[in-house]
Amino acid sequence: MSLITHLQHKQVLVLGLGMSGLSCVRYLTEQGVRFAVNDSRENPVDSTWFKQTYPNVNLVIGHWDASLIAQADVIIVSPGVNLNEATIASNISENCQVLGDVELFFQCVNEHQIATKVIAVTGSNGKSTVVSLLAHIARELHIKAQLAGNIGVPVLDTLNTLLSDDIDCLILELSSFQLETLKSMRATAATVLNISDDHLDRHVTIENYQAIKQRIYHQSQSIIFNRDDALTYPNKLTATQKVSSFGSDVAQTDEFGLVNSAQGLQLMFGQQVLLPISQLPIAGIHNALNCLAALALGYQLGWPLGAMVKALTSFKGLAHRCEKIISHDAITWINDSKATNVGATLAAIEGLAKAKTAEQKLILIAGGDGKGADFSPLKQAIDHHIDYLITLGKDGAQLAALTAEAQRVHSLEQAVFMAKQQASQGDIVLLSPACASLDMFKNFAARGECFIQAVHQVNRDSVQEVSND
Ligand code: UMA
Ligand code: ADP
Repeated sequence: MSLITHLQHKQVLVLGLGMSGLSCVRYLTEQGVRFAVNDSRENPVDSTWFKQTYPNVNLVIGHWDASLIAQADVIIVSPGVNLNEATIASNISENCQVLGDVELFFQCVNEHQIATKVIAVTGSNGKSTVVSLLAHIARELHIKAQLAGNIGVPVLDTLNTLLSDDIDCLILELSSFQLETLKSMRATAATVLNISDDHLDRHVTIENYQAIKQRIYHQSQSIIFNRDDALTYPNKLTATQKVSSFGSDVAQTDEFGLVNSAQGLQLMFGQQVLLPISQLPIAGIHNALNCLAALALGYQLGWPLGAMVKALTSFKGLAHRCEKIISHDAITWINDSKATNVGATLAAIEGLAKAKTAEQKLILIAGGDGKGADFSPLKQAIDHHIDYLITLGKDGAQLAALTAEAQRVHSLEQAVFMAKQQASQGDIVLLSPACASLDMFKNFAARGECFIQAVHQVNRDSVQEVSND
């Protein structure tokens, strides 16, 4: 029986009505499947619009509906929905099939025998950078690629394009939430970029989080791991799987690495030197590793290495990731709002500390919702490299406790004001929260925009002060 015929004979429930839930609604409606939708939020969408557009769909919002959950034969769950939530966990029936939108997508892909090659990327940090880099490389190489997944494009929304267009490659960013319910992907190449504490409020232990991340390897022909990070080493392999790696050490045959030379650090493949990292437009060792990961993935698809390396030099990087803000006060303001976990903030502090002079002060603004993470790995970096720490948000106090002299504030605007008072010409102010933004903002982008506006405001205020003097 085809997947759709199967679903047409079942009680189907879509849990969650964000981007992923809506893509499921569109897909199931198009296929003539009847279903209900449940979201615990009061206003996940404009319900008048929803009821007009989908008059036959039973929409329940504002709470988890125990009876809808109990009656369902198939639940399509959004990545942000925690299946361990009491009302959900205690009501799902024993034979209910639970799958995410990405699993549903791959069941369709397999059934339609869509032959598009898939590159799949996960990791605690660098996913969006690496998939965007791959999409940029593909464009430069005139390869038709489609970007989707956690980057913000629900996979089901790409299905019609894959069915009708001649797409060569699907580049997928996958979160641990999406991998948790995924088992039918058949990727050509996949990587776990790195693993550090993240989303432990949901995954509970780092071992469980690691096991979920490693599911990506079980569904790929080629595996690329990070030699610098033992948690990314594949825990089991089949005889037919190919394995390669990247890392900051010297590469062996068929591996990607870094080598120190007269021109500084260089990217390398086996014995072949590829490019000085000074020619990469995105800064920091962590970004050099991201470039190596992208090269390793593209290489598994047969993309020409020379052309890929050339393409790296024209990649511009993404907003809110160690992004310099244009200001006129001779202070370097850096927006790293996307640093939503400890690993990302560590990479930013260490990367900037390496690049600055001893005279330049480094001021850090951090805090937000720590998602249950242990902040102690930041202590050493803060002690060694941070001259002044300003904390805010739900877990700001925990971060402040890492050092004797932290300043706690109530808003990001206040944090920027305090930083401006502490900073002299040439100093660096870094927003790298090590926390999610959701306790104070809609998302990390809104937090980054708020930071940029606050920096512009203190710049304007200081110009005004000078002209009033
Ligand atoms: N929520 C409820 N009740 C519900 C449904 C959701 O409270 O009934 C909450 C969730 O806990 C979450 C938020 O609503 O805080 C959004 O959840 P969602 O699953 O509805 O999110 P979508 O809009 O469908 O977006 C999801 C991904 N979001 C999450 O995994 C939280 C998006 O990644 C992704 O781009 C999109 O699918 C398309 O694939 C965003 C993200 O923050 C960027 N991802 C996390 C990360 O990168 O750290 C994993
Ligand atoms: P993700 O999509 O995994 O969240 P992003 O590319 O959006 O990753 O970057 C998120 C944060 O992680 C940013 O603060 C960025 O500076 C930092 N970052 C990027 N690549 C790495 C890496 N390889 N290791 C550690 N931190 C990184």
